[in-house]
Amino acid sequence: MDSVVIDYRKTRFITSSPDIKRLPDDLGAEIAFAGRSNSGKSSALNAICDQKNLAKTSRTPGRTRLINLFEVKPGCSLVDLPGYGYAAVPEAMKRQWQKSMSEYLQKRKALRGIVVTMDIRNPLKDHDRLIIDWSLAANLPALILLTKADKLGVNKRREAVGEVKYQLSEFGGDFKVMAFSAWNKIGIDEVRQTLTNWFTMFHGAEDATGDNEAESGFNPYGSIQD
Ligand SMILES: Nc1nc2c(ncn2[C@@H]2O[C@H](COP(=O)(O)OP(=O)(O)O)[C@@H](O)[C@H]2O)c(=O)[nH]1
Ligand SMILES: [Mg+2]
Repeated sequence: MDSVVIDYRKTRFITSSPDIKRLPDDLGAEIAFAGRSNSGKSSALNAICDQKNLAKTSRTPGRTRLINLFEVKPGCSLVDLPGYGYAAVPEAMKRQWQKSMSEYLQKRKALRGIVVTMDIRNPLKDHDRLIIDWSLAANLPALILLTKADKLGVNKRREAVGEVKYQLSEFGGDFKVMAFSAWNKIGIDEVRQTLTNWFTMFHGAEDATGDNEAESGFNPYGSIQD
């Protein structure tokens, strides 16, 4: 089977939405990015798309309250969800976040998978677990990026990945954990490969692979090895 190639460098900003309800029509394929404020989500998006300022990065946590939509190619979008876990956010807003996030993950038909960014030195905080829980409940594959992996040596990195995998084994479900660095470009090709697999999973015929992947025991993580 020929592998499908998507050029993530062509990704462009489409629109911002103040909430889930005002997103564009629920069509095509979407992959959502979620993560605590300051976990390196915007930097990850920029690195994956090889652009400096596609998603805004900031040293001030908690700034990104909007949902930002980016189009990789017609019918394939990346969705930058609002960061969470910022201490100064009032309780009512946290509850609102939980409600709209779980609704989005459960109801959005276009959603093919979710990428969760967590600082490799501080992974699996409460909201991270919630997001992963909801994704698996909604039958969505999840890719966990342990970001800022450049902060750790190779052995510590591997340990951190193993520990998170172990912690998540209780969840069952379809997820992948990997070390990632936007700065040192660790894991970029593997992430792109996973995103491409998710985007093309239900579009096998249309995207010129010729195979009906959904019916052939298709592995959503493609060629990525543990
Ligand atoms: N060492 C290191 N720092 C990073 C990396 N990615 C992001 N950061 C830093 O982490 C902070 C938050 O990054 P940002 O992408 O804005 O996080 P977001 O709030 O989750 O979108 C910034 O100060 C970034 O410079 C990385 O790969 N390595
Ligand atoms: Mg951000």
